[in-house]
Amino acid sequence: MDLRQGLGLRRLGRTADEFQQDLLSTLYYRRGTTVESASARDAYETLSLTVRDRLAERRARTAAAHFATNPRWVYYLSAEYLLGAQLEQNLLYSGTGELAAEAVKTLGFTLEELEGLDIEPGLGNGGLGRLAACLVDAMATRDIPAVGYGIRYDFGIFKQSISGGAQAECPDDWAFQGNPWEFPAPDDRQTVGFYGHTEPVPGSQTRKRWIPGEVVLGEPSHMLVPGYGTETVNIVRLWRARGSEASFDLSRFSAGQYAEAVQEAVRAENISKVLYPDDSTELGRELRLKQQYFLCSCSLRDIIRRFRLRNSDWSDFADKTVIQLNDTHPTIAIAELMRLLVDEYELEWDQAWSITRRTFAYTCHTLLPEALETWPVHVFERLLPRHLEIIYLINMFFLREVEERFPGDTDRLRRMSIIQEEPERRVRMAHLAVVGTEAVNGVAELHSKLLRETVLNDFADLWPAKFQNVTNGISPRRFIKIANPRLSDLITEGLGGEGWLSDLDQLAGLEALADDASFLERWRAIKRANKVDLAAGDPDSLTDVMIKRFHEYKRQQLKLLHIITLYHRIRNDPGGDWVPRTVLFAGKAAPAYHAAKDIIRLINAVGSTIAADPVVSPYLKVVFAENYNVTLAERIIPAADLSEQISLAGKEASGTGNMKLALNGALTIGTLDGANIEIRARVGADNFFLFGLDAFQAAELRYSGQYRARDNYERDGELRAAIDAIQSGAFGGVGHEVAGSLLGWDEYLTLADYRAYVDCQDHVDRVWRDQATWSRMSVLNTAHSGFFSADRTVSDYAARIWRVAPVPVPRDED
Ligand code: 475
Repeated sequence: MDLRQGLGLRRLGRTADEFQQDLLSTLYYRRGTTVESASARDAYETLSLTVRDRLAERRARTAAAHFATNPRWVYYLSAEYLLGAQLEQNLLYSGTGELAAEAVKTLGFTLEELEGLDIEPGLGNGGLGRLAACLVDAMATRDIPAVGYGIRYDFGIFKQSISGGAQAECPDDWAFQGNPWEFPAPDDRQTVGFYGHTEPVPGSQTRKRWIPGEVVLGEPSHMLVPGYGTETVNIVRLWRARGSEASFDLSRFSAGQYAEAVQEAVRAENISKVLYPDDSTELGRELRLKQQYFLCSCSLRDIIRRFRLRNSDWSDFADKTVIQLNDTHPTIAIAELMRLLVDEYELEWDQAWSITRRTFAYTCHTLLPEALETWPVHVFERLLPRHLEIIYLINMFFLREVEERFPGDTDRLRRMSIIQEEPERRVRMAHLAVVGTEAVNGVAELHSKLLRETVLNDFADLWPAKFQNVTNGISPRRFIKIANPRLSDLITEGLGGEGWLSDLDQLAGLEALADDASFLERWRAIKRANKVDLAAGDPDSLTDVMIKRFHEYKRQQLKLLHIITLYHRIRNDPGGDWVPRTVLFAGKAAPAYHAAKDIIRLINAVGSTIAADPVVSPYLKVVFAENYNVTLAERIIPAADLSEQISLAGKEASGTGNMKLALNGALTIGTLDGANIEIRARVGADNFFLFGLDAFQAAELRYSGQYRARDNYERDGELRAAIDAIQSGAFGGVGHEVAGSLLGWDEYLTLADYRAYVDCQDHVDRVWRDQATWSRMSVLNTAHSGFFSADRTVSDYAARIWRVAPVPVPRDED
């Protein structure tokens, strides 16, 4: 079984001396430099490769174990991965942190310096992309044979800076200096077609020949995904688009037409050029559909290639393969698998459909209507003519099924059709995703319930058993062990071991320490030390954090109204006994989302006004941390006292930042939305600050036609003062659009929840004054966050949706 021994390779060093030898030989032979001339970048690359080698060894053993077992595989298809920085994680997962810290000194650097050079691949927007990264981590930790497929964007999510109080965007050329974590695999490249036309195949009713008008290459590279406390190392395989050799026009180049000569190659490479920075909204740009099809076509061919390495019978495909669709972005894979099976492998339609349906599962991440992807039929027809024909056929058979169950119900047929007819013909990707899969899940209890009862209600009527809930989870390794080493050490001491890191329910053992005064004292001291490190404000102030994408439904504007209210109160009573607060915002707004960018501007304007006010600034500070990403989250979360989860109920599918903050002992102020509900149920209602309308009340108020935002403004003096201040130009004249939108339609009922929110914040202040009580509540939040481990999420998927078993990888014996 042991490949390395079979090849006569020596075992990689595990003593400090051996590790150092390996490091030096990497520096010399692979980096091509010497200790004397090594730059920080040389040292960083050298260390990364040395650590990576240890994982590569485990990867080889994993591949051998998987090959021998021929198991059922999970393929996770996602247009986004927010993997976070790799070096620290891989040091932890390979158990080489201490060896490395020692060894890099011989190169003249500290480990911290080198970790500072480790740039995270920002290949995602927000929650959905980070969830993909947490799930692949947990799949490896749970020994599940899995591959994550994605796109290797040249440019990730834009870099955000604040300039004159407003968001400015810069391109994120994340791999500009290379990426030591990646293995290119050019041999596994695929060819992908676009445009063109279809032709009938003589003698066949269903098969067609597609003659694409454009062909591009997909070249994969992979990053290693080690499990924690196990031997498994899985991979995430990312595709990058390239022009073929033929796409370079030598004759034009020779004629001096340089731009024209490379035009085709440029067009091809544009497919994986940049991540679309739109979170929870759909732009409907053709290039985005092109990206989606590119990902799906390359990945499916790779999946089939892997299947055929070990199997010969198509009837085994669905038993050996489950493909999880991360939202609708990869849904075109359903039509693509049908095309491959019917047109290329010549299966009968019915057999192909049965295989396809049993192979896929779909996770929905939203309820916002604007996030439900649809594509104009004419765009589809031009870009993917054969796929549109296949979708029409799928739809025809599907609508026949509906008609049989609900005869004569034409309104239902219209509602459920994969093709929307009015006001324009469009392909509804969510409908295709429900029709073409075996299981559909939401990402928190409430979300799954609302999916069944609202957006996907007709489908739940037809196929009730298809609909499930799998509540999201997070990686405890990254979000507490790595992010918060002080707290992790205290927990390990309190629980008598590190077992909790791969069995997070063990945190419940902390409950026994929640009344231990000296433990609470230490708990508090750690939070304070983390705040000192973050250096956002006075470490003794209440650190109140709202870190997430900017979106009106998340209601950063509600937090802002609270801040303005505090500002007014302190100004009106400068001698009052105020609880000092540092409010920290971080997050990006989609570049074209003007209302969200207006909120960012107003936050910064209010922050400046407060900072310039000698009366208020000792008690209140507003900080906007630029360029929120995974790395910054790891710094902020350990320092948070209060976690803001204040979306309008019924809008946030789950949230995962809420879980990370609770795990690190922040108390939540939140609505009954997404996973907040499950957090509150577990940490206890007494240890959670709840306010506001619930999802039912919110929907009723919104759709009653009776809601008038202005009534709240007229009724509530503090609210009126806050909005009047904005409108009178008190914050540098900024914020008219924000105020106008609140007083007008107020889509997300911000003013309806204002009073409940402010009163609840007053309660937060009262509890904060009693630090012993606060710390006890904090410990209980951590103690009861075990359920929110992504390991549990993956076990749920494995048992109820994937029906896969772990395949343990043998240890390296010698
Ligand atoms: C939800 N992103 C969170 C999280 O399940 C949830 C990206 C590109 C295009 C369109 N949408 C996206 C999302 O929709 C997204 O990140 N959704 C989030 O998924 C994981 O916890 O509530 O908003």
